[in-house]
Amino acid sequence: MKPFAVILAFFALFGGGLPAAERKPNVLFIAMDDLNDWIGCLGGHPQTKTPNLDRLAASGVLFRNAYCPAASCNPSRTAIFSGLPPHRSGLYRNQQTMREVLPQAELLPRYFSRHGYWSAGSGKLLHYVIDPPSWDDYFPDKAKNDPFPRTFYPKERPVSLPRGGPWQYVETDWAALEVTDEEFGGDWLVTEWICEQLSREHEKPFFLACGIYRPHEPWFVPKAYFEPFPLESIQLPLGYLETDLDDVPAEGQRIARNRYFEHIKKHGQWKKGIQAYLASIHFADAMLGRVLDALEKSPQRDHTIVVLWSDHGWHLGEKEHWQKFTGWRVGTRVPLIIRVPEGAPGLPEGTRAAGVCDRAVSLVDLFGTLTELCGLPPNPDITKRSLTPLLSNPKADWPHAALTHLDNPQNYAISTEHWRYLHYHDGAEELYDIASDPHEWENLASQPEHAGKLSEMRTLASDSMAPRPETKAP
Ligand SMILES: [Ca+2]
Ligand SMILES: [Ca+2]
Repeated sequence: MKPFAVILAFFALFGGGLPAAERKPNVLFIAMDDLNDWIGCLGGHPQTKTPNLDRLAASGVLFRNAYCPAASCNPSRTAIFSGLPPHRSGLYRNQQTMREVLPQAELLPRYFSRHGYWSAGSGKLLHYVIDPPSWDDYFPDKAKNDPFPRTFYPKERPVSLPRGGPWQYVETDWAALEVTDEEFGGDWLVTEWICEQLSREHEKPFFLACGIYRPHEPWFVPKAYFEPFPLESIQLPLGYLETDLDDVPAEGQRIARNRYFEHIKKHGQWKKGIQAYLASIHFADAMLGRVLDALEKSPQRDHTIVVLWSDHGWHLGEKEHWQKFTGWRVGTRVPLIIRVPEGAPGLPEGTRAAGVCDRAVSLVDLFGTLTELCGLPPNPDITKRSLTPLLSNPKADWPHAALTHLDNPQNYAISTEHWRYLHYHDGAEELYDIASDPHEWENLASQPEHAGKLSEMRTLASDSMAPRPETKAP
């Protein structure tokens, strides 16, 4: 046998440059966009259909109190990929440009590459950019710095929701499309490329990130995904209460009443919007299913850590709000599922199937979690916190709170397992006992019997708050 044939045979046998026992685990890092708790295993809406999210959760650990570092795409994703929360990075808003605020930050894929991995991504992972130097490979071509592949859009728009004025985001619209998944493109193409990477041999362990864009607006998906949700059957959100804003401070009311919900109701579109969000989630779940199926068939199946997260939540009328950008639980609580195979350096026993963790955790700790699980040196520039103790024992002690920022640095939310606290820049506060009030209907901040809890929650805020530099529009 010629030398290169020996090498090829070696790769074929071990699936890479090192025997399995010495090879670091792969990471499959899956993002969903604007997905709240409307997934079967979190119970956020009784009609949602997410068999693939549910089967992934059943195979690993489901976090039921996971919170985003920020309640919008750019600061949340930047925090997750850099390991730096907004109060350390200064990136609090969608309108700030990541590389102007953080010119030097080494993001997760580059960190993994520097430690022996092949890093690749597809679809929306950062906020509408790829950040090419962070990746070894990308689909679409990273040189274009545009994370979106071909996607079908209706010619005439808006399709369903009339324009209310210049304040309205152009993509707030919904429709069942007369196309197949392949004709639709978008997430189908993103997941197709991810499946190809999972099915081939790799010389190095991989850090492979899959950015599924739905259920981000516009809620246009192939009509097959609307069919399980006939309009006449649609149920309103469980967390909706007509008088809910009565006990919310003025700044909270200002954030809540952003015109969308009023506009949507005025045009008789509330249930149509709910239907389209459910359909978009169902589509995103089906795209996830393709990736999970490819992993099942992959030679790397038993050597791959899987992490699934969403960047923040989403309101569909709760607290008179439609969209994101709020500190309430509906806007900040996210799906987080982690599955670790046996043999991972940081958790040799792997995760047990059907684990459920109720501790309050933040997605900003995924960086430290993954480096620990994979046996990489901890990144000295970020906190050392890792979720590994909870992956080992979901009921382990967890003294930490999760902090979520809004675009004003002094507007933030703090989550513990049973309590939530909201702080506004003018000093106004909200306090909720989510053990008895999971939808945060009764603000307890002004009730004397909860003064002790209020003081305690205040102490969990960060001691220092990075200022927010303004940058050119991204
Ligand atoms: Ca988002
Ligand atoms: Ca209320």
